[in-house]
Amino acid sequence: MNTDIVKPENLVYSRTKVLTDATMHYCPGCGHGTTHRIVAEVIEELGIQDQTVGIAPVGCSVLAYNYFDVDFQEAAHGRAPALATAVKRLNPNLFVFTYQGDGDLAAIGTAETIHAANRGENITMVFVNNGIYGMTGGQMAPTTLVGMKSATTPYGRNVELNGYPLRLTEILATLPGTYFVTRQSVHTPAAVRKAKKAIKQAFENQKLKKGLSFVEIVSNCNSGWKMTPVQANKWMEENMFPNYPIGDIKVEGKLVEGIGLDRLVVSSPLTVK
Ligand SMILES: Cc1ncc(C[n+]2csc(CCOP(=O)(O)OP(=O)(O)O)c2C)c(N)n1
Ligand SMILES: [Mg+2]
Repeated sequence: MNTDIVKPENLVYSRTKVLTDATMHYCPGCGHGTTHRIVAEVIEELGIQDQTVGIAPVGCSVLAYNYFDVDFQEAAHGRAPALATAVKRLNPNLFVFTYQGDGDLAAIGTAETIHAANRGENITMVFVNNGIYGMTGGQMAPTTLVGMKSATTPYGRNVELNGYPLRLTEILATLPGTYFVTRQSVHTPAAVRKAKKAIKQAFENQKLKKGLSFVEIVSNCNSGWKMTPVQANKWMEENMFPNYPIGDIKVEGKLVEGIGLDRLVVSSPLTVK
């Protein structure tokens, strides 16, 4: 072993103490693991480990409470924002964050999500959008792209039969209760840095009692998409990003200039069938 690499002056990275030692069950290349890491790093950097409560969802991240070394509550399907509302209102000095996938947040829990945002609950919501119900076998989610194959749309999502992809993040940005709404990804080092900055901003807003901060992370689900991690990231860039554009949507309570209603109504065709 080269002992140089363990000298303190050579240390460039160490695992945050806000993650437990449990080995994550996520597939290699999936965005959940990286998203967990940056949420945990933000909690450590803000020094709020013993004041933070996470709310875990159903879906691949159902076991989030095993991976974060902070207090956690497990919510019933889709109900994380409702549970977060209760935890935050009873303990306003705690930092409360939800962590959900697209099936959980944008299908099963649509009502809880919209109403928590519309009430302007002072919480942080992290939303991992991988375009399908990953954990249960890759069924179509509201976020599944037009033409995208899933376990329940084997010939691709058909608008006549299945409707259009739902951009819940844009919808939430139109509600007066949201203060910060952004869409990020974690598939490159630069993207990870930006996503972490957004998550930090979301927690800082909570400290300032600004209302709801919402961070969508567009992720691949390479197992569910039946691709290698590298293929899945390429497919994500070519197909998910045109439909789910990366960047801030609402900052300090105001829609970012140039974010028009076309964001809500235009659907980009798949480039790769
Ligand atoms: C057969 C079956 N139907 C429904 C459920 C309930 N359920 C648990 S996880 C899940 C999907 C969650 O998908 P998503 O929120 O997108 O999270 P992901 O796994 O993709 O991260 C559903 C519907 C279940 N466990 N089993
Ligand atoms: Mg999903």
